[in-house]
Amino acid sequence: EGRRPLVAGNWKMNGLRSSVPTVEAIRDGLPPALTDKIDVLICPPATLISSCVAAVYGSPVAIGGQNLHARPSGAFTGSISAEMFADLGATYVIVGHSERRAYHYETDDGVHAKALGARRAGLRGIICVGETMEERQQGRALDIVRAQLAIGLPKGATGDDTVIAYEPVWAIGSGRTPTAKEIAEVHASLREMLDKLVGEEAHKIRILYGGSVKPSNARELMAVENVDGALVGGASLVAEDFLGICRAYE
Ligand code: G2H
Repeated sequence: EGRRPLVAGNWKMNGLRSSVPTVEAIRDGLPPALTDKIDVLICPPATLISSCVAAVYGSPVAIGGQNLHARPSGAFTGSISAEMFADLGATYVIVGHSERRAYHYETDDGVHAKALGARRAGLRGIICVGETMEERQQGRALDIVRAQLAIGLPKGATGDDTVIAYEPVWAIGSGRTPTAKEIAEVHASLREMLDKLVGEEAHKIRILYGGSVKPSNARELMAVENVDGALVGGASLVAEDFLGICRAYE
């Protein structure tokens, strides 16, 4: 459908200055024939954004944040704004990851405000949605992710400022992944919802799959209809593994 795949790494709360060589290895391990076809992004902890931006300078690898405060500045001790990430050279930011929702009580309205913040500063927001195992077992998976999208997505979202990531909570860091059929069902439903919410522009917005993506399953997962790339946690911490996932698009 002409959407350019995005393979994104989310380092979560992992990485010290000694981890910057991992980004360099990813940079050096991507053949131009591959980066002609896909976008590649690493989201290190905020403490490493500057050094990672310097490490990928002049290469096709982008650097992003993992979370942001919705406001541009102010008395919000410990928080980081979209403007601050942009100031460092980050170009993306993850919004509403399930770990933020679970451990930091982020709501869909909060996700919406943060996505607006990202857009205000010119960052691309990666809006995460996903159901828990309980919700899936109750047959509510589609209702949950559609509602998360409907509330979280800013009006007038475009393919240039917004990416969606479907991450079933039960697949995150668990080694379990949904079947290709289950993923296809959710992605089709999200795409239909996107059509309703943003109309014309919807077909340009990428929908990534996230949750236990590894080199061994990447090819199969990335081949699922309407899957426009991956949001990779654990496997993005090791350059060879992350590169192996990118090679699913070779
Ligand atoms: C989902 C994913 C990356 P992992 O959180 O965002 O993590 O690949 O470790 O399941």
